[in-house]
Amino acid sequence: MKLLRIAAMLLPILFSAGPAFAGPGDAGHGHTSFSAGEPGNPKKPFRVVEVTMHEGNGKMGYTPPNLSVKRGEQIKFVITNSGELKHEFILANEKDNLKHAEVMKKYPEMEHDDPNAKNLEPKAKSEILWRFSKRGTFEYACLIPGHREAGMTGKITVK
Ligand SMILES: [Cu+2]
Repeated sequence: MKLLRIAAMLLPILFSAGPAFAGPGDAGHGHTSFSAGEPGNPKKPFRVVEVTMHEGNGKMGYTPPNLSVKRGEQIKFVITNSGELKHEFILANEKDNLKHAEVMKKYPEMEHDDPNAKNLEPKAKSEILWRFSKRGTFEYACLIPGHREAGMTGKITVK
């Protein structure tokens, strides 16, 4: 928990440190807005999508590896880590996730517990309720160094 608090304090600093991380209107890690939509409203209808994280044979990934969503739809991701390693689920557009991955190379111990991001210990379960308010292509990815590269991304298409 202490680590989390440190990370939370560090992040705004990291993201305001250089032009690479904080363009005007780009929320970066400030979480005032999210690239993939917005946190869901539990009082409104949602569709449940079960996501499993796994690794083996030098590969890592999510099941399902892609998802199609209607604009405005709410999805409750019920996420299970069925692997032997810690993994994360970070919902954003690819650009934001790639930027974030660069930061995580420097701070691999970064923890996430945000409306759009969860860290899961092996065998752990978590949930994210999300409203896909924007059209476009988004992804869920694990930004622990090496994991995205090994295949830990899932593509979301919002039409
Ligand atoms: Cu991972």
